[in-house]
Order: sequence, then C-alpha cells, then structure tokens
Amino acid sequence: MHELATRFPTNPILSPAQIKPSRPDWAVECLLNPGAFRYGQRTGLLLRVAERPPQEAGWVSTPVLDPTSPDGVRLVRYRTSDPKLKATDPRGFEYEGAFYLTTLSHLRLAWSDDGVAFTADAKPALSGHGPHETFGIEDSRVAQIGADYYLTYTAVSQCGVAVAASRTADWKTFESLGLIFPPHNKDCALFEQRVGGSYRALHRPTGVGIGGNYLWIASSPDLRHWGDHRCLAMTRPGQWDAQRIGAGASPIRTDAGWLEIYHAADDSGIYRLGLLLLDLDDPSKILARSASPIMGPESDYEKTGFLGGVVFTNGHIVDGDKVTVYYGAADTVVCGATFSIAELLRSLAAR
Ligand code: MAN
Repeated sequence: MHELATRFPTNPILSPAQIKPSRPDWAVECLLNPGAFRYGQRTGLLLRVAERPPQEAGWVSTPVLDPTSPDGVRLVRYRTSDPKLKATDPRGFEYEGAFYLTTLSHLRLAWSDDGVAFTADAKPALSGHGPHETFGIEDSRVAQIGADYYLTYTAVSQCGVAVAASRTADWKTFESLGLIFPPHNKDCALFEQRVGGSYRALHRPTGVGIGGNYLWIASSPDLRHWGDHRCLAMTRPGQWDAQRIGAGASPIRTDAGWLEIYHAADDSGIYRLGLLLLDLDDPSKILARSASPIMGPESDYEKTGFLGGVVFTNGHIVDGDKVTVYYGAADTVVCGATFSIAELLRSLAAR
C-alpha cells in the first residue's frame, strides 16, 4: 500500500478520558468517527461518544434507551457464561435471537481554533430519541448546504440500523428530519450542492442473501424524499475492499470530478480508506477507483484498541489543495491526517 496520509504529530487528538460521560455512573468507552465542519472561524467536530456502565467481571451490560423506565434508560445485563449469549464481536452481542450493541452512542460537539487542538462540550449535542434510536445514534456526516448544516447519522434500534437526518443553522438548536433511509442502511453522505437540479446522497443499504455491503447513490428534490436509487460501487472479492464499503464525508468537488474518500473492510475485518472519482454532471458514473488504499491502520493507536485495525472517516475539512481528514482509530480515539487533493487525484490517474 502506498500511504498518502500525513498524520497529525499530536495524534490522538481526543481520547475517551477527555470526555465527561453523559451520566456519572457511566464510562466513555470509545470516542470515534466525528463529522467535521467549519462554523465562523472555528472547526467543529461532531464526535460519537460510546458509553456504558463500567463492566463487571463475568457480566456483559449495555444501556438501552427506554422512555417507559423512570430515568429513560434500561440496562440489559447477561452473564458471560450464559450459553444463550453469543458475543464474538466487541461491538455487539446476540441473546436468544435479539441483537444488541455493547455501548450506547450519542453525538457531542468539540471546537478548535486551529483544527488540531479540540475542546469537547460537557454535554451531548444530540442523543437518541424515539423508537428508532433506542440503541443510540452514531457516525454523523455534516454537509453545509446554503446557510444550513445537514446532519446524517446512523439510528440504531431493535427495528434495525437506519439513516436519520437533522438540520441546524446555529449548532444550538436542531430540527429533526426523521429517518431518510430505512433499515438496513448507514454511511449516508450528502453532496453539498445540487447536481443536475437535484440533491444527491451516497448511502449503503445492505442486502441479505443476494446483494452485499455496497455503495449506492440516490436523488432528492428536498433532502427528505429520496429516489432514483442506483448501485454505484460493489465490494471487490479478495481485495482491500472485499467485505464492505461505505461513504466517508461529502464528496469533494474537483475539476476532475467528485472525489469521495470511502472506507472499506477486507475479509479479515481491517478498515482502510480509498477513493472514488465520480463524474461531475452524472455522479452515478465512476471515473476512477483506488486500486490500493490511501491510508490504513499503521500506528499503534490504529492497530490496537476497542476494535484494533480500524481507520474510519466520516468528516473532513477542505482548504485549497489540502483536505484534513478526521478519523476514528481502532474505534477508540479521534485522530487527524492531511492529504493533498492533487496527489490523491494523481494516485487515481497513475493506475
Ligand atoms: C462499522 C460502524 C463504524 C465502526 C466500524 C468499525 O462500520 O460501526 O462505526 O467504526 O464498523 O468497527
């Protein structure tokens, strides 16, 4: 792999220990996958904060939002020795056919004057609400469209994994736009301007049986109702993007086309980043795709953690030729890296 990333020397830039839990009896287990945006002179990150009660030996316990409980939360708790418990992935478990996440995530703002040193707010900006977010909300993408910021994020519940959207103009009040893609769907990135008169979104529906974890593109007249669905890119057997692929943040408009930084897992579950170049006038056409990743887990903080071997991005800031990618490393800490857009485009042309 030819690495094109320049990592921040100060990585990781934010870790769980720097974040105040949303309840005093919980611990922040993972800090990951931030959306990124500019607001005035500052850079903002919308972090995913994954929490749970401190774990006791011999038990697995996870919080689930439940409006019928007195404090709005129910604790799901099983003995690790229970033969009905199936727990092989640190991110989730299954009990008698019902699936759960091991942590409950909310979205938290962090602010910076230089894009490198960030201070996180003490309280969540957005938490799960309603029946489709009882297992929390995750991995926000932030698109600036006109004067508004549109947030798309994963809404998880027993009903499935879906894409929810919200809108804000001031980062203080958020208007919910509800679910824009039903289960199973995630990794939704909006284009920040209309193409051919309509809004566009990249998203990742997952097929059971026939189909897979493929990247799709859709169109909308109003950013709420989506149609004209097309399968854009599939996984590639045997390659670094064999198991699943999904969009990162909003595609970057360049003279050569829309440049999308996407994530992919290989057959052993290692997450890396690569590129798609889409036609400017018809982004359902792929002009080029990375033969090899532009970045993968290399540093210790990317190789070991809650889920080692993960580099995952859903937020970046573009400044001339420079794109600063904010990413989750090992699903545990938040990091930054920069790329030259010209160099990224050259890596596609060099094939
Ligand atoms: C999924 C999501 C992400 C996570 C990666 C790697 O794609 O749960 O939030 O970062 O897996 O674990």
